[in-house]
Amino acid sequence: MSGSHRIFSIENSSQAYPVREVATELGKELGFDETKIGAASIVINELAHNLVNHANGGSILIAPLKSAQAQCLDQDIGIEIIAMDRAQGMADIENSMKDGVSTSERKSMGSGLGAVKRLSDKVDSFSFPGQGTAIVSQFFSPGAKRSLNCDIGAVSVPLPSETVCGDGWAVLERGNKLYILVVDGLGHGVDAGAATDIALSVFKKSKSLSAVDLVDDMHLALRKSRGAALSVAIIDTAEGQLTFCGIGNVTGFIDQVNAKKNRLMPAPGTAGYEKRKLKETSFPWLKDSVLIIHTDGLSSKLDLLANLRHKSPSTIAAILLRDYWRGRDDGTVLVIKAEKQN
Ligand SMILES: [Mn+2]
Repeated sequence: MSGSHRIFSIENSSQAYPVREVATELGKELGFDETKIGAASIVINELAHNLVNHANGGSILIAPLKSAQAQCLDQDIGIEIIAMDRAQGMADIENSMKDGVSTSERKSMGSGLGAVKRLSDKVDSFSFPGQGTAIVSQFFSPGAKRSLNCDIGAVSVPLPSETVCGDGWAVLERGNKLYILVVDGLGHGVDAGAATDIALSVFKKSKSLSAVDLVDDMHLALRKSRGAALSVAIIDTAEGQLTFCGIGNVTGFIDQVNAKKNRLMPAPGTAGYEKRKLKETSFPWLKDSVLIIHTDGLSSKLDLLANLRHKSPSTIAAILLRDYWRGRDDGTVLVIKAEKQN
């Protein structure tokens, strides 16, 4: 499971067109039928309409959804469409999502959201008065399997002036374990993307079983590149334990309701160049644990507020990107929740 989002600024409704083009292209590759491609197009139109008419504009992100099953690495299993804005927000977005609510008179914020809910295979949203809105719509290809022990979401976007994302992430499932990588190729652009691709490919192929060995494998392979910051976490869902190892500035934390946050502390340095002696740290992985890992394109002040905690990992990732991305570098945030929602 890995991939980066294309991000589109939506200030007027004609800007929905390139997003629909990407959705159509992805849908065809995934074997979606005409009806499903049409449904994705309508969802994009409705989300864009809402952003333009009721939120003074915002962004739509789109990416293929990836399977995390280790035996079918990198298989695309669907499309994710995310609309986000910083407008006035809605007190009761769940109600606006009900079909028929304010769809006839398209005057109020949230008009058309009933259609978004009805047409999407899966939808989640977060809106709070004064805090804006994020809506995540997902479409799955026929027979898509995401047999994961945890619930995963990630948003990864390039610096707006770049076409290639220098950040990357991957999640692999092997038995009771999830192997997680978030990597930030030094700087941004094509060379950063090339370093990240090396790390991703080594991570996916490596037979190493510990976080420290995986980091070491990538460190060696990255000597040919400009280098990267990278962090690896391994979640053992049977043992209830998370093991972490990293080099550089890809950081994060494990959040629990009734315990203090466990901060992830990568070693200083750059993978591919210099590293201190690597060490692994282990933390408990509890029923209510939420793991957040992000690159330094997002502010280190990043926090998970209680009212966001119960949303889906994709929605949490979208809101954190919206609120903490500094826009001066590629930005990636990965969210994994121990508790599966469905
Ligand atoms: Mn960076």
